[in-house]
Amino acid sequence: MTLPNRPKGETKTVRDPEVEEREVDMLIVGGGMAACGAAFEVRKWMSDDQTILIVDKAAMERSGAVAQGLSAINTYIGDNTPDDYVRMVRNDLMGIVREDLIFDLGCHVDDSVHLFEEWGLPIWKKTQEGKNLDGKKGQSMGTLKSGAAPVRTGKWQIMINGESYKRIVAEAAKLSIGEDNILERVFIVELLLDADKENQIAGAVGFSVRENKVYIIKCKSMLIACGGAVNIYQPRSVGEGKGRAWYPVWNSGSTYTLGMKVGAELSMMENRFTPARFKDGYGPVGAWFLLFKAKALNGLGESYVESDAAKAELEKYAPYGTAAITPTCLRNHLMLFEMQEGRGPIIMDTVSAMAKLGEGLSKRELRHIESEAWEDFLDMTCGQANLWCATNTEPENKNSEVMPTEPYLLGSHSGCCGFWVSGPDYDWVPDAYKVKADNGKIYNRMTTVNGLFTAGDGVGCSGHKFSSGSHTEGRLAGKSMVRYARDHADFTPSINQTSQELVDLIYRPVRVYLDHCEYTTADDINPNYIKPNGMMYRMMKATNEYGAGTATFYTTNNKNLEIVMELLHCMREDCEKLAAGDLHELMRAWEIYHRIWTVESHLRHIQFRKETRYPGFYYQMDYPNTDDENWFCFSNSKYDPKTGKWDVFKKDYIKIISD
Ligand code: SFD
Ligand code: AMP
Repeated sequence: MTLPNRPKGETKTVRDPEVEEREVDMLIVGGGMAACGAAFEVRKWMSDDQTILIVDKAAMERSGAVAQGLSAINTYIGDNTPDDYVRMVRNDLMGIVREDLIFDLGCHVDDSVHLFEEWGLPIWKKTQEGKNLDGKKGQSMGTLKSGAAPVRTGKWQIMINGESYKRIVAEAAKLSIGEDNILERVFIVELLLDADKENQIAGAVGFSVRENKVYIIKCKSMLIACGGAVNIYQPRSVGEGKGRAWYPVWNSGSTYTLGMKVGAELSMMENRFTPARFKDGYGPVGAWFLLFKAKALNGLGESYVESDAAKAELEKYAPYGTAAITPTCLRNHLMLFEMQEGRGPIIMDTVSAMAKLGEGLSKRELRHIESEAWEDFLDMTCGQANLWCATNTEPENKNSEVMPTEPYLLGSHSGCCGFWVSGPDYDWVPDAYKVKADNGKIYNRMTTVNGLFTAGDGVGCSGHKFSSGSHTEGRLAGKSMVRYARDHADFTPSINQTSQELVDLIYRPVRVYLDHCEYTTADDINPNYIKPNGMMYRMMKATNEYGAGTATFYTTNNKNLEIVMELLHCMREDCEKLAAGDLHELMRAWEIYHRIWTVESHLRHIQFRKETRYPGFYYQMDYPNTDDENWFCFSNSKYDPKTGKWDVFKKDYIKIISD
């Protein structure tokens, strides 16, 4: 979809928007990797009389985490086995994972990667002489499916020329279901339960961010795949740099808020991902560690991970800490340990790595390696390449700092928060991991709300899916969604709320604004309302200072958690006074609302888990160690939409794959 020719500035809101009502069999909310996978798969399984709609708050070609592109696909099984994939994920996430979900994904993920290549994504290839060929040269070696070897960075990761990755994946999704079945630039605010059937999804309501219009969409089954939660903590970047974060700034926790508000059970929401990234530009470190074999040094120039002090730290977290590959949270823990012992900052030794790689190479080959280093960022985090230019940093001549960033919530990268969903209906999957629908059947990736599915960042207890795995999981969920809609062909969704009530809800911030904006001369200062920007600062200050943000080196404790929970409760109440003068601000208003609910559930889980399961991601200082005896289990929570009460409880971990 091309951008309409719009006048400068945002579209002003009006008191009474147009209303469009739709009804489909299957509704996909979100247009990212998981949603694109679902759309592609749904088309394969749906019958001619079934209908589908996909709704994305942005334009699918450049929406979500892969908007800027990526330079690696981090999950490709290849010659490895799904069992081994489970072992890797289990170790990285400190033992407590859903092995059924991970194994299932591992069995199918390569098929998505093969499709990406078929659709035009250039994947680097290894020649028989061990040389790396990228771009067209790589493509001329044949496809992975036909037996060509990828360039492995680590055991699971392969290199790609991925600037246009999302465009390629979105194009395939769009061609599958057709432009008429896609709504772009429509932000979904709330999900709707069925008026007659208990615990049954029946629809969603949202608004266009381009015209004054509310959409009310009824459906038989739905996938929510709105990615993770970004900017729920004060980011390290400030001022004009605030628009920059590692994960996509547009993903505001909608997945979690939408689902939890209709009573879907969450799991492991205490988990977060605090990534170590190139400082200020947020450039990912994987290619530098794995492909370029760079070392991280402390401020004294020592390779601190090899020190006795680091080994002693890791021993404390055996068997994970002492495994061949140190879990991501513990790699952070070692960085934080060095910094707190006064041996910071942490430096990525790009200079030595490039010099080593260049040994024995011709000038031309050396130039190629240097351009690969730039391309790694130009393909997925171009702000980091800009920062290198702005600071005269040539990685072969000048090292860069690496720093743990602010925390993110996600279930697809090196984190595992999200919904408790059904595993696949195989006999080896424990009953406790299967969610039975109203008809007694099992639908893979269905949440505890009938007909409501999720994938990618939405599925909890199973990280390390990355882009390819999220697409795959969307496909698995999509296939189930079609089956659910078919099995419930005679179900007609009906909702309790009238169209007017829904419009009144969605446009409340607009009316608050219009009712009071004349009262003051400064648009964003008014005793009768708060603008989303002001609410954002309020939330970030609270989570940063009390909720284990960067301000306290990721630490919190019982008392701090008590305080932040009260603050968040007040903020939720004050959201009634959010004001939006234009459509962009209306989106900001609902984004901050989603963020507050999401981060509150994160902190509620941290409050519940009386141990520190992920040192390096966060520390509960009243319980600073892991406590396997009492806490080797999932922690789940459920919000009851009828009573407005929360329940947080333990769920057993069941081991399926041997060590
Ligand atoms: O370098 C609403 N990721 C990496 N994956 C890899 O395979 N390799 C890498 O190299 C990776 N790295 C990386 C990655 C991400 C980022 C940002 C960087 C680097 C800089 C991770 C993957 O990208 C990630 O795992 C998947 O994309 C997750 O997929 P999914 O579908 O769960 O989320 P999404 O793609 O972000 O899509 C979300 C969609 O929802 C929309 N949306 N729509 C309607 N209403 C609402 N209320 C909505 N809220 C959100 C969005 O617009 C979007 O379409 S590296 O770090 O390791
Ligand atoms: P990142 O760029 O940090 O997102 O990492 C990309 C991929 O490389 C992920 O699969 C990480 O788990 C992996 N990775 C990053 N750094 C390391 C490291 N030092 N050791 C092992 N794996 C790593």
